[in-house]
Amino acid sequence: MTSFLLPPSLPFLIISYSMLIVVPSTTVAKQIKHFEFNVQMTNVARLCSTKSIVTVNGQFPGPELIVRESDQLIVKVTNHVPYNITLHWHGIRQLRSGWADGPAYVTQCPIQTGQTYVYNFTLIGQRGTFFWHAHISWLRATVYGPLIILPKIGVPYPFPEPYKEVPIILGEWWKADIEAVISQALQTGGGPNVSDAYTINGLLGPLYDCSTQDIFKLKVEARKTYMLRLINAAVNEELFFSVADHNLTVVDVDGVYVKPFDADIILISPGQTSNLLLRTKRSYPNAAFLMEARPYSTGLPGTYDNTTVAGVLEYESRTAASHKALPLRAPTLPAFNDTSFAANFAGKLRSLATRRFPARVPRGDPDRRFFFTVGIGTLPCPANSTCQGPTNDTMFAAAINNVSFVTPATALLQAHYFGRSRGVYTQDFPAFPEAPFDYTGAPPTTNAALGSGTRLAALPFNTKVEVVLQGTNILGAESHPLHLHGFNFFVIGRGSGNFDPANDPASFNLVDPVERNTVAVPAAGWVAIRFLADNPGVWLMHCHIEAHLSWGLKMAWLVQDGTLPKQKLPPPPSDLPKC
Ligand SMILES: *[C@@H]1O[C@H](CO)[C@@H](O)[C@H](O)[C@H]1NC(C)=O
Ligand SMILES: *[C@@H]1O[C@H](CO)[C@@H](O)[C@H](O)[C@H]1NC(C)=O
Ligand SMILES: *[C@@H]1O[C@H](CO)[C@@H](O)[C@H](O)[C@H]1NC(C)=O
Ligand SMILES: *[C@@H]1O[C@H](CO)[C@@H](O)[C@H](O)[C@H]1NC(C)=O
Ligand SMILES: *[C@@H]1O[C@H](CO)[C@@H](O)[C@H](O)[C@H]1NC(C)=O
Ligand SMILES: *[C@@H]1O[C@H](CO)[C@@H](O)[C@H](O)[C@H]1NC(C)=O
Ligand SMILES: *[C@@H]1O[C@H](CO)[C@@H](O)[C@H](O)[C@H]1NC(C)=O
Ligand SMILES: *[C@@H]1O[C@H](CO)[C@@H](O)[C@H](O)[C@H]1NC(C)=O
Ligand SMILES: *[C@@H]1O[C@H](CO)[C@@H](O)[C@H](O)[C@H]1NC(C)=O
Ligand SMILES: [Cu+2]
Repeated sequence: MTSFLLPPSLPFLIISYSMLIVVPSTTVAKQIKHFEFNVQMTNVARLCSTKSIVTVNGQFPGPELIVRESDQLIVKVTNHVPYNITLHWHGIRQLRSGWADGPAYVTQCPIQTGQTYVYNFTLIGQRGTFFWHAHISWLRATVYGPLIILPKIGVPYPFPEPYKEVPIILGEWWKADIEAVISQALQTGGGPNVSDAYTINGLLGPLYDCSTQDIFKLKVEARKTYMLRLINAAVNEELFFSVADHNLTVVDVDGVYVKPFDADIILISPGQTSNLLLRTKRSYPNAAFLMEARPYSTGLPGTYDNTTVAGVLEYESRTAASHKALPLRAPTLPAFNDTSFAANFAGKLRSLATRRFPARVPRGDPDRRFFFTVGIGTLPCPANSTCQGPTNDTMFAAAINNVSFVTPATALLQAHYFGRSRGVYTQDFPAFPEAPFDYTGAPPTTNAALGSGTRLAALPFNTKVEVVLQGTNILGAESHPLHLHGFNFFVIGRGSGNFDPANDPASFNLVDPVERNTVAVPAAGWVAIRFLADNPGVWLMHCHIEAHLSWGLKMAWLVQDGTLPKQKLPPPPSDLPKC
């Protein structure tokens, strides 16, 4: 544990920025909740300069939605910016409401400048910490906010009621224009410029320039339990998170309760959330404690933003000495490339699996098995140009089973629903690699070439699906947080190196595997997941590292209608945008 002092004047400058949730106690069970989201340009000052960013209602981070299990949400989104926009309700199952899911050109055409679209969906059987974010280009860098689903009235948490609940949403900040960063990368074929800072609730904290007005500060009382609702909304980085001198009890990930365990350091991938109980000390200590986040990355130095963001945990003092400059204690975080920490942490997660909160793992033999390779490779540079890929005639790209996803010009779900798939997509996504190789062996640098296409994997309604996601190290082994839309899945196995189909399934956990919507495929390793395809529609599965997503690390499942009326996708809303 290291400890240091800020300049004595600094604590006076710290802005008290509290986002404590007030839990309403007298609402009726099922409600319709209306929200108006105006997407607009807003000037925001960070890192010694002011920049115009895309926001919702002028807020950064965006509005925090606090709703309840079983609520129906009606979010009217109007686009006032010169970019196309869509919003995604990350982790929400969207049972038979795929038209409200949001990924651009998958479930909808974008909401164009001047247009309005109403996202209309009901929260079924879910409670916990979620978030909403833009799902087009890199606009989610600034367009995101917490989505908190409280349990139904009278239904307690499976742990003692916390004194207060606090969202902690981690993000990433660029001095440059975010759309210029990704469009430059896609044009040159090189890696996109890394960010300049990380944020906690939009604020940078004491470790960055010009950020003394900009500190997330959590004031706490002694001997209380606070529930931190941690969300990783960063664009490209998995993050370690820790609070100096305080343990955190992990009670939930991705909106699903887990068997509680204590950790002094949390690892959270982009697209993941976690509820953490923080028990404050018995007395008011004569110190403030930093909470910090910084990346876990196996990339080469320079390929990721290696800065650290900090916020402050400060005990409220009842004495007159409250404005004294308190010494700050800082946490110790693992090395950037600490892959064994990542494996260890992931290995601790187990579903709660009680009678009240059972783990509904699809057991027995799966109906369909898939084996997907996940990783980085190249596509050819356009004719007569020079690119900044690994060689001057290639561009960086990424793929699942050697298919780098090509975004269509119209939305897949509409094409499917109206039977107009010709020329938009095919249904021949490879279930296994077409040319197997040693996925995690010495990099086959001579064959980093990827294929590309808009190929979907079709599943009859209620298919029991098992997918092994195998990381490759064709252009370096990296961890890829894979996010599935439309479903939660169970993480039944994981390991390093190549998956062994003869021996590894014997160790699958079908009893209490963790249930979530985003799982990190380990660097040069694999994970096995299962889900029940009980939600008709077209559902994206993709790496939640935006650079990899932009390079094509995504595919889509086409889940067909079942035979019963309640198993069919309803027709689209009349205001669904057109391409
Ligand atoms: C929301 O969708 C439901 C059907 O699921 C429909 O009855 C209702 O009219 C819709 N509301 C709005 C405001 O679009
Ligand atoms: C990316 O970084 C390079 C090198 O620092 C710089 O020249 C370029 O302008 C940056 N691109 C953007 C879009 O900021
Ligand atoms: C955190 O938990 C570990 C293991 O349970 C324990 O050894 C350590 O003392 C705890 N630290 C604090 C600050 O409570
Ligand atoms: C971050 O990376 C830069 C450039 O690669 C390097 O100079 C710096 O020492 C690194 N900082 C840390 C904290 O590792
Ligand atoms: C992590 O990085 C350090 C320094 O960059 C290197 O010495 C070490 O071998 C790396 N560890 C792993 C597990 O890759
Ligand atoms: C590439 O350059 C060659 C020779 O200069 C020219 O004949 C060809 O048309 C160019 N191709 C494209 C796609 O511009
Ligand atoms: C591309 O790289 C090759 C070999 O490294 C080199 O011979 C060639 O001149 C380069 N082309 C350009 C346009 O830079
Ligand atoms: C991937 O597809 C490309 C283009 O079709 C091909 O050249 C390459 O050999 C394939 N790689 C693998 C591992 O199948
Ligand atoms: C917005 O989306 C429409 C429909 O796909 C497309 O035609 C248009 O070029 C896009 N506009 C911008 C600014 O990207
Ligand atoms: Cu990735």
